[in-house]
Amino acid sequence: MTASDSEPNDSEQREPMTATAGSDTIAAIATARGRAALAIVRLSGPEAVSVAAACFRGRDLRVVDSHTAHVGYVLAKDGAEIDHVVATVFRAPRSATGEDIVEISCHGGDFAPALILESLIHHGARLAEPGEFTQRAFLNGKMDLAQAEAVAELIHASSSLSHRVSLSHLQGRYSDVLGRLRDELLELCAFVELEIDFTDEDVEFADRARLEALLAHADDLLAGLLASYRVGELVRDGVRVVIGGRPNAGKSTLLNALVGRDRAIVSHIPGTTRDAIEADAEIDGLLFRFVDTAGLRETSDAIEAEGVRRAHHSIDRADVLLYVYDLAAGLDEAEVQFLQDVTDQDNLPIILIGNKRDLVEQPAAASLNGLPFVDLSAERGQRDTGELDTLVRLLLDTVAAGLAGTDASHVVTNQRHRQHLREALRAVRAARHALDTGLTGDLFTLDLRAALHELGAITGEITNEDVLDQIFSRFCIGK
Ligand SMILES: Nc1nc2c(ncn2[C@@H]2O[C@H](COP(=O)(O)OP(=O)(O)OP(=O)(O)O)[C@@H](O)[C@H]2O)c(=O)[nH]1
Ligand SMILES: [Mg+2]
Repeated sequence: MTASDSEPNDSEQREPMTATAGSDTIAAIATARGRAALAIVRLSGPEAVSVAAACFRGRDLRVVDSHTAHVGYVLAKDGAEIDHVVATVFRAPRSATGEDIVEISCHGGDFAPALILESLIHHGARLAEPGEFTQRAFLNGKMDLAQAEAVAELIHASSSLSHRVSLSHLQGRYSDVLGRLRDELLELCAFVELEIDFTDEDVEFADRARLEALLAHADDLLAGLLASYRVGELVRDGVRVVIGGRPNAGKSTLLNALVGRDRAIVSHIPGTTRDAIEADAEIDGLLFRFVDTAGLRETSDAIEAEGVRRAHHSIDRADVLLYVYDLAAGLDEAEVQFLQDVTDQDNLPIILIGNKRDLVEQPAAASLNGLPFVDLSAERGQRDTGELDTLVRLLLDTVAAGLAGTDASHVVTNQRHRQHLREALRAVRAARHALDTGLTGDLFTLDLRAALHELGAITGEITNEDVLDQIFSRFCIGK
């Protein structure tokens, strides 16, 4: 199997949705730059096979079967050998882009792929724009727009959960959910339009209860998809966990323990950390972005004061706050007030951490105001990760409650989609309102059509060039 062959819907063609794809032949290096055993240079377009054949010494690629691989040499424009390669030919329409494709697997590194690309361009190909291969796949009906966007998400996946979600989107499961909803709304439209047709003959309106049920279902589904966006953000960008507390509480020690390396400077001098320090760790498939901050206190030191200001700023943007205090010192009044304020105003999940457990005799007293609480020794946690188990479990419970068993096909990760889903939900609610007030008919159908339009914009049934340019320009070249 090659990369092209493994894309979804290889043999199954969707109807092309918009204008025709480009008619020239594009080429690009599809793999990352730098030293590697292998690299892939791709060509797609009507002349892909003849361009590749013109600089290939081996079988005549113009006469080989589709989906066959051939060993040979790629030659430079002066006939010099560039590299010993495998060229795989996919003929339209059974290819990833729906056009003729040739994939040349060559040796990696700085030279072979670049020289091969140069030779292909010399023989008539053009350098591909970012995302142009995927754009052609979309324009040729190989995938819908949501799937094409999932290609970029998959490439950028930063945790196994975001990988799972984007793969599910790429496989079209999310598109299927939207497709089913679309079918239901179409059925609704048909219902109502039938009623309009027959009003003169005084035909009783079809099946009102069924109409209501279908609309309620559409409402639920759209609202659920929208609600998943928050989860989608966590999946896509990771969970921002900010570590806050007084100077010397052991925040930097805890950061180092959580990420398993000496990321932040630890010292016995209060006020060591100034700038916010970030480090990532994947836990249970989810990306966590831990942020260590300057200890919170009043200070006359200008630099430290700026650090404290930044710490507050980080806390404002947190998904979860780990509030660390020294068990031997306990929480002071101002801290208790601070925690109360954050809980009241920001609705930010907080886990309270009593640190330096090794320095106190008695286990700490129970938590403050029902905040989840753990006592531990961050210092010991650096040597023995078991020390952090309770904290990690609490953290996962806090963030991942909604994620456990998350149906990857129902998670919205894309802001563009969210906008369209919001509009679709607004339209469905307007239709429900119309139905409640007995206003079925023309206006009602307009609302349903508006909802259909919004869903179509997500999968690309309805789109325009600007939107496409915006989407595909964010891709890397060669994809
Ligand atoms: N005994 C003991 N000492 C600890 C523990 N965790 C941290 N320390 C010590 O406490 C001191 C302060 O630790 P840091 O991690 O630098 O504290 P911080 O909260 O980042 O401090 P600032 O950056 O100044 O705000 C250091 O001397 C650490 O070695 C612990 O679990 N037990
Ligand atoms: Mg510190």
